[in-house]
Order: sequence, then C-alpha cells, then structure tokens
Amino acid sequence: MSDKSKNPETLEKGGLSRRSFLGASAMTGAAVAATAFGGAVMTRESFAAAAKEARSKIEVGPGELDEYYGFWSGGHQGEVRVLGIPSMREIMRIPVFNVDSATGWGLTNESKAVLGESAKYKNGDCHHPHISMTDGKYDGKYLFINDKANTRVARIRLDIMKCDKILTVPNCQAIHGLRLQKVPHTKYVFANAEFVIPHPNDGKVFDLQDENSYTMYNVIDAEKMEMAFQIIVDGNLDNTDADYTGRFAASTCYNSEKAYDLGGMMRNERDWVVVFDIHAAEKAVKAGKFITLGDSKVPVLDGRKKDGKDSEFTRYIPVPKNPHGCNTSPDGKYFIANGKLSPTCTVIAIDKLPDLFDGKLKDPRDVVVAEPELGLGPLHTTFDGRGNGYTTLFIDSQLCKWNIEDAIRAYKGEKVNYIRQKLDVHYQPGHNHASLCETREADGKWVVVLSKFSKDRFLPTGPLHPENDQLIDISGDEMKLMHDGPTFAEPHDCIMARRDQIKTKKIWDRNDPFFAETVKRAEKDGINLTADNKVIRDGNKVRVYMTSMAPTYGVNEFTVKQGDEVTVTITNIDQIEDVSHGFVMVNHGVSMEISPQQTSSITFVADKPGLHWYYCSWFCHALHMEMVGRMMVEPA
Ligand code: RUQ
Ligand code: CUA
Ligand code: CA
Repeated sequence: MSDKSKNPETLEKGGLSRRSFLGASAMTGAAVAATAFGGAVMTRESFAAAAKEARSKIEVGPGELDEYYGFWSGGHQGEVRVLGIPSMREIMRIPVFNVDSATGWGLTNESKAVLGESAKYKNGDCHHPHISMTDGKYDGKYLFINDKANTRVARIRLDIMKCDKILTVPNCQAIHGLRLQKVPHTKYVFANAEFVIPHPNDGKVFDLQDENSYTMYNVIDAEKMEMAFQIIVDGNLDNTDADYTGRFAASTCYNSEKAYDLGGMMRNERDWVVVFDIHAAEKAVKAGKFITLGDSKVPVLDGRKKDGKDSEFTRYIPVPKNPHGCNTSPDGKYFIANGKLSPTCTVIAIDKLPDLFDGKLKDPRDVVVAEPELGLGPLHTTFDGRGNGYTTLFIDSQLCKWNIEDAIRAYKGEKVNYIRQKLDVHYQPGHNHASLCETREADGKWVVVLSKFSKDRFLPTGPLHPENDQLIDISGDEMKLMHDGPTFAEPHDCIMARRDQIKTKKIWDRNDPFFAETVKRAEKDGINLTADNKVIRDGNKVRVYMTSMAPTYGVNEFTVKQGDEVTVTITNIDQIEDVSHGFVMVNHGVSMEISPQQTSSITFVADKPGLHWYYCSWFCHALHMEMVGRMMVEPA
C-alpha cells in the first residue's frame, strides 16, 4: 500500500486522469483528498502526504482497538458479521439463518431449538441489521435482522453475540425492510412483508388484483419475539423506518400497481410512502377491530383505503416512481423516501403528520417539504447529525452529500444549491450507513457505502466478485474515501455503534438461558454438568455427558450399539477467557463449539459399526491434537 501511494505512475502531468484517479483512490483515498487542492498540480510529496493522512486516520495498530463496532448483514449467505471501524477488520461471524460448520449452528440441539420449525431451511437472506434502542440511542441489548428468503426475523443477543430467537412471520412472503421502534424503547420490531399474495394462499386464487390479495406490515413484540399485530396495506412494502416520538413509522411501496412483472410495476408515475400511526393501530387492536387469518391468532388490521377513505392508522403519501430506501433524520424531523427511478428524494415532515391523520391537512402531499434532485438512482440516505443527508446514487455510482434545510428552501422557490459534494464510489452503491446515524447521537464521523459491484478493485476471483464496502471519512467538509473492503455475498446493509455501547461477556454464565433446556434435561438424568462424566442408556437412546478442560474430555471412550441415537453433551469447565473447545465426531457430520463455561449438545445416529474417533476442533492447548476420544459402535 505504501509503495503504491508513492508511485508516480498514479500521477500524470497536469493532474490526475479519471482512470488513474480510480486506481489511486483504490489504494488510499489520497486522490480524493487531492480534489481539495482544486486541480492544482500535485507533487509526489503532497500526494504522499495526503495518502499518509488518510492512512493514519484508519490505521488501528497492533494491540489497538477500533472505535466502533460494525454489524454487517451477510446477505444471502445468511449470517451476521462483526467488523471493527475504522480498520474494517472482520472480528467475528454470527451464524443466524445459515448452517455453520465451526460453531455447529444448525447442527447443535441449542441452535436447532432457536431455529425451531424453520431449522429445515438451510438458507437465509439477511438485509437489515438494527440495534435495539432506549430513548433513541443504542442500548446494546439486541440486534435484529430480517430473512427475506424464508420470511423470518432473528434476534441476536449482543452480550454473547449469538442468535437467541427466530420468528417465522405468518401469513406473509419475504420480510424485507426492518426497523425498530426508537422511542421510548424498542418495544416493537417493524418488518415489511414485500410480496403480495392471495389470502388464503391455497391455490384457488392467483390473481394479484383480487381484493383478498395483499401484503402486510408486521409489528413484532421485540422482547417476546412474538407477533403483536399485522396491518394489511395497499400495494407492496419495501423499506421502513420509525420516528423519534414512538407514534409513527413509514414504509416505501414500489408496487402500488400490485403488478407481477417489471413493466407493470413501473406503470404508475407515482407510488407512495405509507405512514402508520402505531398508537392508533394499538387502539384498534384493543378495541377488537381486527380479523384473524386461517389458524393464525395474530390480530390483523385492515390499513387499506376503502372507497377512497383512509383507515384510522394509515395514510398514503404519493411519491415519485418506485421509491426504495426510507430513512428518518436523526433530529427526528423527517422521513426521507429515496426515488430509485426518480432522481429525487422526498422529504416528509414528521411534525405535519398529526394534522394529516386528524384531517386538518387534506392533501397527503402537504406533508412533503422538499423533493431535491440528487442524481440517478437514489437508493438510501444516511445522516451526519449536522443537517446533511448522504444519498447513494446507484446508477451514477456516487455518494451525494446534500443539505436538508437548503433543499427545503429550494422547494419553497429560493435559489439555493443544496448539493454539497458528489463522491465517486466503486461501484453501484446500495445502502450507506453513517456512524450512529439511526440515533439521536449521529456523530458524523464515518460513512460506509456498500457497493454492489467491485469490478477491478481487488485481485480477480473468477466470475464471481466480492462486493465492495467503502469507508468514507465525513468528519470534515469534504468526504474522503479511506478504504475498500471486499465482502462476500452482498451485505446489503450494516450498522455502527460506539464500542462503549456494546457490552459483551468474557465467558458464559452457567445460568445462561441459551442452554437452559439442556441443563434441565441433564438434571432429569441426575447429571451435574460441571462435574459428571457419564453415559446414560435409555432404550436405543444414549446420552453421553462429559466435561472438557484443556486438553482433555471427561469421557475418552464410550460404547454404543449400531443404530443408537447418541446425544453428546459437553460442558467446558475451563474458566479462562478464549479457551474454547470443539467436538467433532469424524465421518458423522457432527461439529460444535463449547466456549468457557458453556454447555453444548448434539444428537446423531451411530449408524456405522466400528471405532470412530472424536476430537477437539478448537486449538486450545499445546496438546490440543491429543484432545481426542473414541466411540465404539457394536454391530446391530
Ligand atoms: S435494500 S440496496 Cu434490501 Cu436495504 Cu436497499
Ligand atoms: Cu480442546 Cu482443542
Ligand atoms: Ca411502481
């Protein structure tokens, strides 16, 4: 990196060509810093100095810690990744909707209990990770994320960084947009079901225009991870966000046409943002004004227009063609809908919404206070807490910084330029996310732009390329590109919290609910998990209980009969931070993690006679290789 930044090849006589500009900024972001020099001829020295400055800002030296936690959606890979910002180093992975070979997620009994019914699905598609809040600030308790592929919402406990609840949303297909209630605290998770489906979906009706074909806004009790209620809407639902009063949430709809194909979905010049009055919806549920669908007991409210009349809890605000992102400004004033097929963003004043619901404002467009033209393909907007929006322009491959109050003045007819800067990003950006931008504490330090294409930015990896998550410094007047971060299988979105906002456990608590069911089962077998090493036979079910302590298992051999169903339960009695053990039964598809003071269990069928080794898969000791045992299977 340092060699390249000094390479005169990246400089051309009289300034930088666009091509070399890309090459140089790929390395350090120095070329972007160079734009501040107003096209002046740069010397090799000034170029190197700018590059050095950029590097020093993102460098987190050996032994130093990052300032922010970043939680990255793993896209259709199904997991969540933990990164440090600004280094962009990946610190950890949290399996959620995927099967994970290292930790045994999707294989162990504890993880299967979390996955429930949906354990049968081996795939997921996460988009939107969001951290729970109290009073509009991250409280560091949970992270929630959607699964578009199998219509689920998952919760991750941030103290242990494990998924502890997964809910399959009933009566719907494809959870896409997901956000949390910010105020007074995250009582609800709001989740958009994207696709319109017939109700009941029993194969008798396939017509999307049928009045019983619709999709729903899902309100989930965040603590119980159970459905609170659902709201039927007109059109479909894309992204959503909530306000800072606790009363309103808004969602974009790109398919007001209820069409089934591209041409149809682009027919209307305007689609809409639907605003939900959550308090009014709660009231309607209390008053019993709901229906239920099929065997589901979840209250379902009808938020569609009837004969041109709005429901008590929804309003539809027309906005230009096929909007995508929906973002609340951190001052709590605006919902911003991103135009996608229109070069504009629509700014909705949240303080005008009560009048719209009360009927004092007749035209729903009266709540729109600005519609700035930003560039081609606006997808998502993030904020610096200093009054600026940063909108990704998918088609232009740019990040556009603009001033919200100036855009409002321009909408009123004043001659003001609201655009502050456009920065090239690489390439085709989707989401972007600024540090703490979803909270009252938006601090305007970093923006990550999640680019969908990386083309030539990394060493080639064959036809499939990584995505490129670019780190941009927004602390000054100029945005400066700092880092290119390759990522796998489309993270879509990420979130950053200050490191002091996330408090993690060093080792497991023996009373942790994560393995409480396993502890109960052991108690029934009369086992003290931290002391006993025992094999219990129960017909053709064999339960092997053992401890682990580096570098040995409490049980180093056991015998079963071919065809027995074997459950191995291991309690890691090591107390030392970072001494995790693993358990792998060779040729049985069995693998799991057992971290200090954790109990993990896994069940399999001993279907092959003979001797089968098991071993510790997590390097735990100088004698880690010797941490082994044997399962003897007697032929049936
Ligand atoms: S969406 S690239 Cu799945 Cu968040 Cu906009
Ligand atoms: Cu225990 Cu390696
Ligand atoms: Ca449309």
